[in-house]
Parts: sequence; C-alpha cells; structure tokens
Amino acid sequence: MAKLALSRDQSVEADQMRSRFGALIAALALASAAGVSAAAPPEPATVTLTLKDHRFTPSDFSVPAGQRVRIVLINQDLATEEFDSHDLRTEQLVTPKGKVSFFIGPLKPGEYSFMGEFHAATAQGKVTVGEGR
Ligand SMILES: [Cu+2]
Repeated sequence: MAKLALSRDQSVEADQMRSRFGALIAALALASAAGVSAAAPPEPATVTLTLKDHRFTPSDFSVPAGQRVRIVLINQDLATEEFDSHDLRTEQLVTPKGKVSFFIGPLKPGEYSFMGEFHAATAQGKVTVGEGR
C-alpha cells in the first residue's frame, strides 16, 4: 500500500480541516433537526396487514381521514398475491413470503374495500376512514 507522505505542516492543516468539517457537520445536523421538528408533518400512521391462507389480518381496520397511511403487507402464503382496490386506487403485488410497503390516502371519511385479486373468494377487506383533521 502506498503511503501518503505529508509534511508535518500539511498534516496539521489536514487535522484542522477535519475538525472544522466536523463542526460544520454538527451545526448542519442541529439546524436540520430543528427544521424537522418545526416544519415536518406528523409521521404517517402505519398499518401492518398479514396474508395467511389467502385471508387478510386484520381484514377490517380504521385510519384517520385526510392523511397518508403506510400499509405494510406481509405475505405468509406460498403464492403471489395482489392487494387490489378500486376504491383506494392501488394495486400492489406481494411475492410469496414477501413484504411490500405502500401508501394509501389521504382519504375522505367512508368505507373503502380491498381484496387479494388472485384469491378474491377469501382475501377480502375493508378500510374505514374516520373523521380526521
Ligand atoms: Cu389488479
């Protein structure tokens, strides 16, 4: 391995650069942390759905109105499934033993149905959207 030859002065300068750079990074981190807490919307709610024996659990759940909600869909079956919903305007494939994450909403209050397109006889569900903010 080639060794980088630095004179003593150069290496002191490099140390100073590093510490100045470190201080700058710390200042930026503080500034962005402050910015996030002041301006960012609340973390989206997450609902985890599990598919097993071609059924969703929970098959019926509620989310607040007017905000995006993250859906994490875990497929415990050995078949590909597709979370499909005309009401929610989404289709999401999930591989056998796979996991997929996607967003729904923001939604108006009401009921929205979904199904597993490949096993629609059993894979049925409903989202109730409450009066949120
Ligand atoms: Cu489809």
